[in-house]
Amino acid sequence: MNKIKNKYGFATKAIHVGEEPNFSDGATGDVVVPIHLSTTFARKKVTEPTAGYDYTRSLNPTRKALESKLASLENADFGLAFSSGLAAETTLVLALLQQGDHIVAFDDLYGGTKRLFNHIIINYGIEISYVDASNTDKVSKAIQPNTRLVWIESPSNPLLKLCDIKAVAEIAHKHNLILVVDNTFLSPYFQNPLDLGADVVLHSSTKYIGGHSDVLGGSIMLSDETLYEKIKYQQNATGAVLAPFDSYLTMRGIKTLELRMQRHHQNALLIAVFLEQHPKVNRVIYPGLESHPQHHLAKQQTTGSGGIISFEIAGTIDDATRFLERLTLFALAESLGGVESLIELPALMTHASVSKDSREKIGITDTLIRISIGIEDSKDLINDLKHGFND
Ligand code: P1T
Repeated sequence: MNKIKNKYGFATKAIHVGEEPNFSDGATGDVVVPIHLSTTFARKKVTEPTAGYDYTRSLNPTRKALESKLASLENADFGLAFSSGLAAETTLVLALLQQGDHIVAFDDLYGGTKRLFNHIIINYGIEISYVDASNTDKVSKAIQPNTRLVWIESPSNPLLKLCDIKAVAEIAHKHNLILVVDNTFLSPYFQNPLDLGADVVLHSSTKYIGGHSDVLGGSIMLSDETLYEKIKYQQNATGAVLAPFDSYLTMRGIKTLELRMQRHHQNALLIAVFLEQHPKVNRVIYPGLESHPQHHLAKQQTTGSGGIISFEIAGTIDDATRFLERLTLFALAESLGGVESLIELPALMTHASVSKDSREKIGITDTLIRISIGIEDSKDLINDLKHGFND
């Protein structure tokens, strides 16, 4: 993997890694990896699986191709593809932690991740402390003798706060902890946490990596072989693998990741500026804006700010609802990272599973709106927002 990792640029890896044409005897030179639907693989000798394949949960040629592509995008040695982002998260936690262990987690995480931690993982005797990890000192202070993992999103969902990944990695490593970075919001095109010192990168590949809102998936990329073996063992033992057809769809999406991310960023910046100047908007949060409190850090550790913008609309939750329901081009829907623009109200949608108290404590107000800017014509998107504001 190292050779590929260093030899090609991002777009080349996205298109070619894992899909090199096979010219060996009997092969047909496909330029797209075939969808291997077979759940089991026949062997000639009892003790010799054919080319290492015995059963699709353990290893499948289409998933394997995707996994090597995923690894290459994050400059990692290993990749693993799961049936969803949450499946990846569950497998990761259960593989690396035991009863009595402790996680230091960012207090601004996807609501489903908090639900997994607070309602499922906690039942296995694993403790979680939430801190504002955008303040590195708070991470340090939350570390206990039984801490094993530090878990962050950067930018976070939905407040788009950044963590200084290099600084958090240094703290984690000083205490022999594993740093997990959920890189879903930027995709590997705009940020590579392993290069900044993280140990494990996680993605909901349902989002930018897949890119077309038509395939659920999760991925883990890492270079530590011992951790990889543990997670892979857990994945095979518990079964949260990505199906062959879904692996193919995800690979198809990845081929245009660079082009899509460039356009998401370009559109998002235009729309963030539009919103910032709008009288019915109280606050716009987008790391690419100079007004973002961590704009400087964004410039240091990322190469672009992606397509997610959060903003607070002036007025009440009813004003927010009226605005959302007037839109015609933006789909009022959960999720993000697809080619089409989506918009949602975290308090009642993606983060409804987080208690109102916890939401308010970290700043997810009832009038906070999150947009996933697609790759449509930006003029049409701005016109739709104007219509929503009743301009
Ligand atoms: O939906 P799934 O593929 O299981 O991924 C979960 C997940 C993990 N991490 C982050 C940062 C995420 O945003 C998500 C899923 N998020 C949404 C569905 C959402 O609308 O925010």
